[in-house]
Amino acid sequence: MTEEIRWVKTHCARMDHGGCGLLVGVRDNQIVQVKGDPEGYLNHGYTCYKGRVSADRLTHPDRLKHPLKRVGERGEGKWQRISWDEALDETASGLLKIKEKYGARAVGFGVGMPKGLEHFVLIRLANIFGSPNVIASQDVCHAAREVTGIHTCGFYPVADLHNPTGLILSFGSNLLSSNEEGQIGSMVLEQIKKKVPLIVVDPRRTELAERAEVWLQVKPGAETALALGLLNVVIEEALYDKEFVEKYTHGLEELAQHIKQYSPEAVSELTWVPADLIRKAARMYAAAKPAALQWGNAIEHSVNVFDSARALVCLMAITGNLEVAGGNVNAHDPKIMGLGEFVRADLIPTKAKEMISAHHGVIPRLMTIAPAYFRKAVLEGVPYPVRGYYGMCCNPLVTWADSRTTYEAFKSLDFIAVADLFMTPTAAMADIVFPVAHQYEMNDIGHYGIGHGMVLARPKVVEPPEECWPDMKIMNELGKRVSPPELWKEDHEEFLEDLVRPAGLTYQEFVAKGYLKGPDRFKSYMEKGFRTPTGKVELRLSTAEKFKLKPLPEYTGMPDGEDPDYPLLLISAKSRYFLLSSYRWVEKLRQKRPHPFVDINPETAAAHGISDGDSVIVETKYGQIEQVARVTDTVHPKVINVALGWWFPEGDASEQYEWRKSNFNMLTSIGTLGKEFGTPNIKNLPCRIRKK
Ligand SMILES: Nc1nc2c(c(=O)[nH]1)N[C@H]1C(S)=C(S)[C@@H](COP(=O)(O)OP(=O)(O)OC[C@H]3O[C@@H](n4cnc5c(=O)[nH]c(N)nc54)[C@H](O)[C@@H]3O)O[C@H]1N2
Ligand SMILES: Nc1nc2c(c(=O)[nH]1)N[C@H]1C(S)=C(S)[C@@H](COP(=O)(O)OP(=O)(O)OC[C@H]3O[C@@H](n4cnc5c(=O)[nH]c(N)nc54)[C@H](O)[C@@H]3O)O[C@H]1N2
Ligand code: SF4
Ligand SMILES: [Mo]
Repeated sequence: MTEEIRWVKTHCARMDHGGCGLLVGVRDNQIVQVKGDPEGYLNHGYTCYKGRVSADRLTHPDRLKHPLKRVGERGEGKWQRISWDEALDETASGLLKIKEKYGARAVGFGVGMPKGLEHFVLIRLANIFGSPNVIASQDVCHAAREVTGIHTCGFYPVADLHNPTGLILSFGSNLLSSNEEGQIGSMVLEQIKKKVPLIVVDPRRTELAERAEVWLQVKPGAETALALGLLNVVIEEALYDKEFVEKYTHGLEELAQHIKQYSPEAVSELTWVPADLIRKAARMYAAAKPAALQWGNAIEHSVNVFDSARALVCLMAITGNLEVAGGNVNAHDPKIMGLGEFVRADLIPTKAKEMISAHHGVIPRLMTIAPAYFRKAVLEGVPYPVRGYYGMCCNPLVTWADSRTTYEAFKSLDFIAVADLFMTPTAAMADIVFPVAHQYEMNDIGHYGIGHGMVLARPKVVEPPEECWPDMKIMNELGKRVSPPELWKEDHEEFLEDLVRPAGLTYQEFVAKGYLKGPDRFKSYMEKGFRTPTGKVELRLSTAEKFKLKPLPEYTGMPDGEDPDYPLLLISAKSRYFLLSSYRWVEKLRQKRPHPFVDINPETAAAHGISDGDSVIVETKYGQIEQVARVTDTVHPKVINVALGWWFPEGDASEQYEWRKSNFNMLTSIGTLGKEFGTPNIKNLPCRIRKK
């Protein structure tokens, strides 16, 4: 007999950073509908298309359903089905052999965009195994904002879109497509409905830019200069919050002196943005009180990222927008288990000195390894050899800059294990592949450890296929084989219980509540000052000399230089239909974007003899790829916007699914890196285009 539809409340995940409250309709262990939960804390009923079709990820016939062992050459696509015990034993022995020969630090633990609680169980696994080397995408994703914030003002300032604000400045962020870190696009739309003015800094005329009062169509890569230009106007015109600056900032005079070179006229030449618009935007932002600065990923995709992030924190600070409702806040966690305790950071007290990146002089408090430095260790043994890799929730061959080097590194490793729900170009290089249970098939907690002051319940809705395990379970069982079993759990779900126990809740009680949010605390600096060495917001970094950091933000020129042979500038943006390299195999998503599209201005297209739908070759100094032209005036004539994350699941398995053909990261290089975070240029590169 067919069951009635049962509606389960959970939160969307693994389609972007997640966060929308959902109502999921289930019948006979099948999801029949996904819709927005009107009671959702972040989304109030809103969902996007990919959230609504998200259950299709579970039912694809080619989904991985058994552990696999490689039998052919790396990447040749020949596999043998093995049991879970065999897969775990082989992985344990692969990792332990390396540990014995080279030490625990010779195993890198790889993870991508934080997708769920397994992200932190992986860090725990590395710590317990004894390796200080967790390789993550933080070089290009959020660490710059977080760590620069901590050095400058003692915390990670996030845009407060929950409380009424006077203005939103969206700087290199595109929330209507990316809904990043639980800043759901609908939160901006709700503010706009209340007539809150919007300023957008983006080289593309995005849907957000179309709704903006002021759109600054910045030259890609020159946004650092633009941020400095905004600071110039606020300081020169004395639009800053004098009382706040006087009492709570350090180094205004030096900054004011230094910033004089970034007049709107000078910055206009560097950024293509008219000087009067720079003035207008700066005046509006300074006058709004409060104004929320939603800074995005784009500032982190260039070697100049530290300067951009520094300039923007200084801007928030001097306008009095730090720690005020509707400004940029220090989001306090609810009463849950702290990160250090959860990941067992105590087990490697010397981590900061031992990690690969210490050798490269990265900024203090950056606790993961930039993928560029990982590959240097693998390929050159610098600063020491790394020979093994355990990776989950990521697809480095496509998502790390400089895919060629990634390929070489993965080819040369002694042992690789990968967990995924689908075979990918990266998983294809592994020795052992683990099939995972996915969103809706496991109990999980979202938004832990990302600095937004909340955790969201993601209870299980359906049972996974018999041999698909949650990553947490895989690592819990692997952990028992490679380290003292007493440091692991009888049942992996105890991790969930541990996390919410300090709140006095069981996991199921937490699920009934739906989410936990920390207390709102504004202006706590009035009593405690800021958590920096001077106790103030450090416009000039007091630690600059000690940590070999720049004391003041500056613009040092286009991140990848200029080159007459490559007259256009390459940018990218997250696709609203895919998460980075994921889910090209979900039919309802692929129908929306069957090919990787390059956005090209009509003028530029005509000059190159390119028409809509033509196959085109995009080239940089570092490589070339093929995509399909989409002629549109949303991009500047000197800029092309190239699709990210492409490989072809329908392609030849023995060729790793055509990972070279259209993959953006064939165009990028790790030859030049931003020193503070090991960041490569993954936008803003000089490029050219031709019809194929
Ligand atoms: N050129 C360029 N490169 C970029 C970027 C860019 O803008 N431009 N963006 C960068 C950014 S911001 C980030 S965060 C990274 C993201 O890089 P990644 O995290 O590597 O990429 P994703 O496509 O998000 O995820 C990769 C894999 O996770 C798998 N997956 C999904 N859910 C699960 C799960 O529950 N368990 C397991 N084991 N696997 C799962 C998917 O099937 C997919 O194969 O890419 C970076 N790379
Ligand atoms: N649908 C979807 N959502 C996602 C993801 C996804 O892949 N798909 N990925 C998730 C991840 S990992 C992250 S980190 C977030 C990121 O989300 P966002 O912070 O929104 O980042 P992006 O989409 O990379 O870039 C934002 C905007 O920057 C603009 N831009 C490009 N070049 C430049 C430049 O040189 N300067 C400036 N100022 N702007 C530029 C782009 O046109 C784009 O509109 O999104 C998350 N959400
Ligand atoms: S916006 Fe993100 S969290 Fe919301 S439904 Fe879409 S994919 Fe899910
Ligand atoms: Mo990201």
